[in-house]
Amino acid sequence: MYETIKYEVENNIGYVTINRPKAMNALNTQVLDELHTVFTEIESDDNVKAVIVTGEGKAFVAGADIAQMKELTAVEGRAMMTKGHNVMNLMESIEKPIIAAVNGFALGGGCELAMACDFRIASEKAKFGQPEVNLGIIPGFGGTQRLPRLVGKGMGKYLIMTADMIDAQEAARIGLVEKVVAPEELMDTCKALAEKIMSKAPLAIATAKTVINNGYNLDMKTASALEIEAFTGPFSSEDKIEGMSAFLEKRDANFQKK
Ligand code: CO8
Repeated sequence: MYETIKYEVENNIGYVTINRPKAMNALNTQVLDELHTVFTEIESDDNVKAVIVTGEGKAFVAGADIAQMKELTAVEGRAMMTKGHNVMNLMESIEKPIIAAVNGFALGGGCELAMACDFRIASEKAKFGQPEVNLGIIPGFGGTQRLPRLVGKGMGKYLIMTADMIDAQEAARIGLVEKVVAPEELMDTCKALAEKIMSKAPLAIATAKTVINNGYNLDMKTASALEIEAFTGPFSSEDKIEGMSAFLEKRDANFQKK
């Protein structure tokens, strides 16, 4: 069904692999369309409780497809850009944890794809950057906005305006990635993270992701109101009774998403 990505579900984890290794997994419009389709599928599939996004071969994603972009008019470029934004916004709105397993180059649109995930776990071989200004453009899948929000305005400008490529350790130092691991440990580390989060109360996890994402760009007072509004959902759930009973009875909780 998919030609430019691979998708499989195992033990409630959806694995999305960008699969154009000969082009360093560059995002062309077909990849963007297929990503939109797969994340729409993931959103409504109750069997999928967490997602891991990675790249086939030596790149995570080396950016939007330069060969395709070179031929696009400004109007077509804007349409492609909008596709990218729609995918990344969809990923942020899905109430399930999405982990980027950054196996190699995460450049331009690849760095932006990783930033649209909830967490970035990087292999020691990973490299990050926003090299768009080398090509005469600016980041176009949310990078000018998500990067400064993750690493601060100064460092965001530094990376975007120098086009410098940084290694995984430097990415961790500036807060662009949460963890750096040996290449052979990457997928197991991401799987363990997904399983840890899946063991918690699902409604609480879904609500936490939504409230954090929706509140992040608001002023504190408005953002606090979001938390107050959202709190009642998990607090009135059966899983709240289960979680608190399990604590008091000194046993593991058995959450049901109720
Ligand atoms: N697009 C298209 N093809 C690519 C891309 C890309 N982004 N990256 C690599 N490739 C291709 C190469 O052209 C090459 O193809 P071929 O074998 O046919 O010559 C193949 O992949 C292998 O690449 P290299 O030979 O260059 O491999 P190296 O190991 O020497 O280098 C790098 C790997 C460092 C990743 C290098 O390929 C590179 O610098 N790639 C480009 C990185 C880049 O500039 N990315 C930013 C793109 S712009 C962007 O992402 C904007 C997002 C918003 C778009 C909005 C829509 C309009």
